Amino acid sequence: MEIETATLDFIKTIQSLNTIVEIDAEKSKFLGKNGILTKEFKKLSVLNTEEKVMFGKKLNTIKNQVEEVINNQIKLVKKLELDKKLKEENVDITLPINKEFGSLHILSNEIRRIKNEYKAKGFLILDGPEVETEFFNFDALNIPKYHPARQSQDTFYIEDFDETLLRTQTSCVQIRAMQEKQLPLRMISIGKTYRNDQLDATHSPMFHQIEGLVVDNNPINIGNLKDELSKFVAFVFEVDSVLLRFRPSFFPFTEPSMEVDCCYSKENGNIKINKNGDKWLELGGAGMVHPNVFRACGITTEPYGFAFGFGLERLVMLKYGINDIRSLYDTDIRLLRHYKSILIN
Ligand code: FA5
Repeated sequence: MEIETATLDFIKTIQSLNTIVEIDAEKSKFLGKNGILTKEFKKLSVLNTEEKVMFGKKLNTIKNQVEEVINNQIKLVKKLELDKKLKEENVDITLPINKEFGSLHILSNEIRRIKNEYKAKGFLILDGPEVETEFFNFDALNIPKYHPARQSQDTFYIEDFDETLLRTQTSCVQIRAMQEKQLPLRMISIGKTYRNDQLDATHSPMFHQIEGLVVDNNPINIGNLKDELSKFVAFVFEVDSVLLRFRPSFFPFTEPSMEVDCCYSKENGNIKINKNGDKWLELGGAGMVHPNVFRACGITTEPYGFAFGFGLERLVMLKYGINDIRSLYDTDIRLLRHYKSILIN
């Protein structure tokens, strides 16, 4: 049979097939190792150059043509199969849906609230790596080797990697920010921190910190810091104002340094942020940035700056009256359900 006739027959057959398996089987009869067209290609070797060019061109045209027909038929068959499947597996869109939607965890919700608020206030929202070097976590923060402050934050070191650790505080993001950004600088960073602390009602080996930093070549004083802290805590607790207590303290990277407590009361077992309360809860540390920290970041203009670092879990526990930090992590769906309705996402 002439190749042209065989081609026409082949095309007709392909176009009559309804399954991919059949198409594949038929395809190999024409294009396979011993297929009709392949045998024609083998004849090229005995032809002279001129005939070879002519016949070769003809065979390639046929090959392209049948390949196109095969591909089109495959597409058609697949479409028909899908249409059939969609018809058979009809989805009843009138069926009622499962009405229980998920919600953010209260920690995630608080992180989003704070980030949105401070972004709107013009602060940069920055992140830093959780696996840090000693330089960013300690050295640049004016905590030299063998300084007792290194022991106060019991550190997880990464085995086999020199001077590498899980960051114990978000203060390392201060250093990265001051190295990279121009002054004036206002930034917030929220992230996970790690300490080799025993898990109990108020301590977890992994917890979140919120770091704030403001640096300017124009004067900034401790009054500005207290003002910012009061606004920050009132915002977190969603109250008009709060009463904070500032206790002198020591952090190598701030001078002077202070510990910040918030006044609250307990009514019928419920915690209430209350300026007239009789209890105080420690939220974190703060102070004016130490000149050595500016120097470690390569800043020579002797600017002014304040920084603060609060534990997020402690804030959230106080806000929602949660007594045990472990309930924030033990993946009990009832916690999400309980707080779902009061969260502002
Ligand atoms: C710091 O980590 C300083 N970097 C804070 C700071 C920043 C001071 C900027 C000055 C300027 P401290 O070790 O006190 O400080 O930790 C801060 C807060 O983290 C604590 O007050 C507490 O709220 C929280 N925190 C500390 N350890 C844990 C823990 N194991 N579990 C839960 N929260 C913790």
